[in-house]
Amino acid sequence: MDCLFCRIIDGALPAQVVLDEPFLLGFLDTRPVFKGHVLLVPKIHVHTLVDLPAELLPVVMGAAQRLARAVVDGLGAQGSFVAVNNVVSQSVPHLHVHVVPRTKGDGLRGFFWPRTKYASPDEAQEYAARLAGALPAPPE
Ligand code: DGP
Repeated sequence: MDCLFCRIIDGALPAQVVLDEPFLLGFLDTRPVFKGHVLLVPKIHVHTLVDLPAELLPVVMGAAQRLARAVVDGLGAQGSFVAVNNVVSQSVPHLHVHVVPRTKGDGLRGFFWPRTKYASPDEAQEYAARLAGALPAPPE
């Protein structure tokens, strides 16, 4: 099966990686709502949250929690928006958790997601490095 996110996980396609752990990969969204928008994916191919094996749920949500901390500590966001589209509005059929940096007055309203662009690959790399540097260690 040809899955875009599986190809990123396999290293066949490039990505700005923020988190690389045995069961998970976190990388920058190429169409970020705000700069530093991370997609967190399980390395096994599952379509939606409903399809995720139960034992991986705390692994995925624990990493989402750490990324939510990293957007604050690493990027200076006030908070975050953490979301999963399942089937409806899901454009890539491989489970992905969006972790979006949020700051009061940033203009994000309801379910309309504006999109921005990185000025260059170097700028995206700098955001990825700041997030990776602020990421708490996984629990033992
Ligand atoms: P959703 O619409 O919830 O399925 O989110 C899918 C996200 O995937 C969307 O925000 C854009 C992002 N995206 C699409 N293609 C690529 C890609 O090739 N690389 C990366 N890093 N992100 C992608």
